[in-house]
Amino acid sequence: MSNDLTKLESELLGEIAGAGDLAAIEAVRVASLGKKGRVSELMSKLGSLPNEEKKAFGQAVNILKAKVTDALDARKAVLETAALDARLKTERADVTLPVRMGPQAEGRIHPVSQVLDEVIEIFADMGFAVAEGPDIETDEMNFDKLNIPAEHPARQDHDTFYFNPREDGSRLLLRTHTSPVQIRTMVSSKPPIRIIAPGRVYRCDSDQTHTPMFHQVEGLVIDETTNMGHLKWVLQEFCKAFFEVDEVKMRFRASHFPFTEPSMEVDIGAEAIGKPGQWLEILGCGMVHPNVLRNCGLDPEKYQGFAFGVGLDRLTMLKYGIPDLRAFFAGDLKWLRHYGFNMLDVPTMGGGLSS
Ligand code: 2NL
Repeated sequence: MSNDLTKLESELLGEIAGAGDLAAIEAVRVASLGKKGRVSELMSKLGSLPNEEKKAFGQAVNILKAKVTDALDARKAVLETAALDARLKTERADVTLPVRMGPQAEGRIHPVSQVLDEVIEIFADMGFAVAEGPDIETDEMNFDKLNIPAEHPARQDHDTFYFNPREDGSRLLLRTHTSPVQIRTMVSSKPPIRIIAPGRVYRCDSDQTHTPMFHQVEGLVIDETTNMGHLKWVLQEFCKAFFEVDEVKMRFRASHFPFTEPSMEVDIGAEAIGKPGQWLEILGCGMVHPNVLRNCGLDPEKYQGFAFGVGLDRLTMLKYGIPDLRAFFAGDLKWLRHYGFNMLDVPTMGGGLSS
């Protein structure tokens, strides 16, 4: 009997050693250790043996089973390593290739969204935080606190969309600028304040160059010594970074806004966008009016600072040479495929913004 076991052992070990692939090794396993395999069948003989032989036979079969199991595992490991080596020889992954886009290749980022991300990136780099607020505002936040009292002519200029009056006579409105976001920030936090407030704004005005909804970014810096020099530097750095040029000609023209004093409009030399000889108006700015600071609970004797407002849609048209404002809001897929951005073109200062 022990001879039979020795013979079976050398047979099985020979088959295992000769198995050339994982399928062959599995076949040997089934034929030996499987339910009806040759080793398993030995165990079923146990019952028919005389009692005094049972123990020794059982032990011998178990030892055989362990040896076969070990040999199978070892051979399997060798074959698996060989199979992996073979795959690595034929399959290659070049991790330096650009990411292959799947369905994302179809989608486009709207140019205004892309430009907003660029603007946020530039100001974040200068230490500004992004603040947001509601599109539906009160007269108080959109006008009164900004030194534009009822009956002030600037209220008419804003072409405001009003909601129906409420029980108490007050009216809600669609914000005409993102200034109320800055107002809320001044009311709820103490200087130093360094924020930009991007978002949708609304005015009842629609023609070639105006849409009833458009996009604005306002900026606000309040501290104890913040002055016009800081304002000029911030806007210069912004223009250079945004138009991706080393130098940009800028012209500050005296202007008027109820919420700043003094107030200025800023033009840039159009060589920044490849049209030398022209001036382009791009934003309005000024030192925050003392009344506005006071309205927000800040002492104008202690605090001062600057604010600016820039239209994102116009900025987008200038930077990316898009001629027609109204196409921005037409939802035309052909237009979006042409002017839109791929989702992986995320602007970063380090990455050169749009390159
Ligand atoms: C423009 C002019 C401007 C501001 C916006 C502002 C906000 C607060 C206080 C003072 Cl809370 N000023 N914003 C200041 C100057 C100009 O925008 O023509 N934008 C397109």
